[in-house]
Amino acid sequence: MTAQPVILVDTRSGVRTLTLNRPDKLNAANNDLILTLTRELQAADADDSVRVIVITAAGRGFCAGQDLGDVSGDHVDFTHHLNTTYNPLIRALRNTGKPVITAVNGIAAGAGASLGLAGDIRLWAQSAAMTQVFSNIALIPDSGSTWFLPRLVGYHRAFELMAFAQKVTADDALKLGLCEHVFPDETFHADVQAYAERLAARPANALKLTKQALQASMTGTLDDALDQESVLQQKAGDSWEHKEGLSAFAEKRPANFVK
Ligand code: LHQ
Repeated sequence: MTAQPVILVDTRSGVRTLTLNRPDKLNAANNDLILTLTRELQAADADDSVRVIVITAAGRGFCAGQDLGDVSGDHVDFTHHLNTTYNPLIRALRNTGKPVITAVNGIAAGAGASLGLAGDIRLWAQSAAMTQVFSNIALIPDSGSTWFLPRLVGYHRAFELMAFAQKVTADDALKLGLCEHVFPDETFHADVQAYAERLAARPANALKLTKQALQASMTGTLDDALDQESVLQQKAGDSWEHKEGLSAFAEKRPANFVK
């Protein structure tokens, strides 16, 4: 019997969908899954036909975090493990200029929760949930959760979610700002594809520059942001997309940002 690929890759209408594919383990992350997902993100970034990247998963779970069967023994080199697996993954996700949608179809736990939070847009299925499960096994949140979560919910709420590994439902996630939309389970993947195609029709260069400006703003001052905007706006303003947007406005027609 041939082994199933740990990441399924599909491209439709400019949308590259990467599907975590270890459903019987709730897509718990082994090295193969993390490294393959990282490579596929880099490949999508380099492929001009790809305008939007979706990360989702097969089965009833999104990602149960680290495959606990793979990290046991008297001494695990956690620092090395993070620096060679999850950290390059989260960096590849954040560094691509293309919009990344994390489509959280089910439980997102541990590093799987971090992955779910890392997208530019987070779409959740109604039955999805997130748990910062790390403290259940006396670890600290990693793979970016200590950075993402307090920026979304504030320090104190983040600490409580982490300390008790509380499960956040989709309805609560929407209220807390952990996701942008919740879609019904039955139509989830079709709804995600339709959303991603709408995003793929937006001006790719402008969105890339918007990501760059927003990400820099997360760690900078207002003065930094104003300076950065003045530089990046020049790049946006010099683009064919901007000319197309202006022409479409003058001609009272929808702009076509896809060449
Ligand atoms: C699993 C897992 C799993 C293997 C469910 N591994 N099989 C850690 C260490 C090192 C370096 C760097 O960073 C990290 C980061 C981390 O991610 S630490 C956090 C690791 N993850 C967890 O501790 C989560 C453990 N899982 C759970 O707490 C539950 O399974 C959740 C809440 C995710 C889902 O609960 P249920 O819906 O009740 O499902 P279940 O527990 O029945 O799981 C279904 C199957 O998946 C089951 O296998 P089985 O053969 O019994 O059907 C689980 O053993 C397996 N599975 N998570 N992480």
